[in-house]
Amino acid sequence: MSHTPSDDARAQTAHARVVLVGNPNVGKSVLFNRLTGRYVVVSNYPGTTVEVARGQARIGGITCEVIDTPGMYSLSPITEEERVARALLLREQPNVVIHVVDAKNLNRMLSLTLQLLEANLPVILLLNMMDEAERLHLHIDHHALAKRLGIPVIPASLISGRGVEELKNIVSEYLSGRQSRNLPPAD
Ligand SMILES: Nc1nc2c(ncn2[C@@H]2O[C@H](COP(=O)(O)OP(=O)(O)OP(=O)(O)O)[C@@H](O)[C@H]2O)c(=O)[nH]1
Ligand SMILES: [Mg+2]
Repeated sequence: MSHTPSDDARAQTAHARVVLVGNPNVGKSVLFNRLTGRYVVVSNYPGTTVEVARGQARIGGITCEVIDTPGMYSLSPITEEERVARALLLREQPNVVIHVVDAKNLNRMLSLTLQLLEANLPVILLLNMMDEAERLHLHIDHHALAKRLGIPVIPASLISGRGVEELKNIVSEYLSGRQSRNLPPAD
């Protein structure tokens, strides 16, 4: 097996993995850039033309690998991008899966959240684009949503950085094992 510099970079990272998922165009890559620093590797997923970016982050004192997946609508893949996103989710055994959604179109996006939960993945829901949702006077009761889903739900506007600190605090709880799985669902 060949040994490349990216293997070295990966070997130096801790084993904790944070995977970013969501529909196309919701802000996953903006989040990836906010979380990761200098050590970013972009490579084709083996056997495909789909590019996957992996970077290092230090969250709550823990070094982890952050993986930016291609946009997906469903865990049942139709496109090559969705196949890669599904494979990354199921093969990389992430400690945290951040489902990024566009808060303006929340209804259309929650079915993927439910699919991720059904797959028993440790999901955090990030309601991005709150700046635009608020401009449209959309009110989202994120506390009620968190209770219903049994997972953390964080309002954010990644473009300005809003919500990122709260997200990091919750991610660090998952990484340190204080919160390793979903909360029990509310009854
Ligand atoms: N208004 C607003 N725009 C945002 C916000 N976050 C991201 N965007 C914009 O949304 C667009 C898509 O962001 P990306 O990070 O490329 O989205 P993505 O989810 O990586 O998209 P794919 O890689 O195609 O799946 C960009 O033009 C961002 O500038 C936000 O909080 N508010
Ligand atoms: Mg992207």
